[in-house]
Amino acid sequence: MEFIKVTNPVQPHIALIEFNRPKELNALSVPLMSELRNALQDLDADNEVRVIVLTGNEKAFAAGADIKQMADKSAIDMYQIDQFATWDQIKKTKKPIIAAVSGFALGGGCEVAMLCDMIIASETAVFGQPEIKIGVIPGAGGTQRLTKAIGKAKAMEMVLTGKFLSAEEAEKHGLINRVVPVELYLSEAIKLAAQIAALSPIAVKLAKEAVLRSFETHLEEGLIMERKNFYLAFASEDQKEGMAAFIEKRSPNFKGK
Ligand code: CO8
Repeated sequence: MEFIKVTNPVQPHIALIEFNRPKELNALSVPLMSELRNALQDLDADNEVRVIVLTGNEKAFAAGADIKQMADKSAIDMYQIDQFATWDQIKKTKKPIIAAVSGFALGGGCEVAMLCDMIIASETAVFGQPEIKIGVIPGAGGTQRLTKAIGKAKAMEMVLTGKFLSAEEAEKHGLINRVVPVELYLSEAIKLAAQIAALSPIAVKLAKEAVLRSFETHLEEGLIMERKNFYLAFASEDQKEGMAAFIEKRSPNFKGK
């Protein structure tokens, strides 16, 4: 594994996965997400593992999908690569996944955290869907899961303006389980994992499946539409301009084409 680190066990029956692209703020490249998918498949099949904790580092959980890898792609490239299909393994994992988030959880990073079953955040965590600022929209569940979690008004503001939510606000609006001091976010997530790992693994899986069912019954159609629209944004000049401006460290000049 080059882009993630897996510690199994980190404590009895608990596996830890850490994103490991610190220089890129854990930008979620295609190879990183393939490694994550493989690790989750292995841990889900490992009878000794009962709960998985997913984390980044103190500065960044993950600052989004890798903009540099996507910047030149056409809508058809995006549709054919369908990179987000590998992301589906997170929601297919039967064992609980707890996200331990510190620093940036933006774009795809926020979406990965929301794909997990619970989120423990450090007081420095910020959550956001800033895709609009680079000429696209969330593509891995942001428009659907964020709206279900925090309600239409707040989600609309975040998705349409790119505004970030602090950890404290995220807790207030029900996006996350709790906020703890930065030095405790990982140990707190592992503590929660240990509580669940002490219970019946079968009942835990069944309970997780049932809770997700109530949450996702009407989600699938929204997700399909969201993914198509995300790929479609790559047909616009604004996407090329927005991503090029990010890479060249300048302000974008959007023209609406
Ligand atoms: N992709 C690629 N590289 C990135 C990303 C990213 N998302 N985020 C940061 N980096 C890189 C920077 O380019 C920089 O690299 P370099 O040193 O080579 O210039 C390095 O990480 C450090 O970043 P900064 O210098 O920008 O650090 P700052 O502390 O100044 O700023 C920010 C931190 C605010 C997080 C800033 O980096 C930022 O705005 N990043 C982009 C955030 C963003 O727009 N995320 C959304 C990306 S699009 C997306 O996620 C679509 C999701 C759809 C999922 C679809 C799945 C199918």
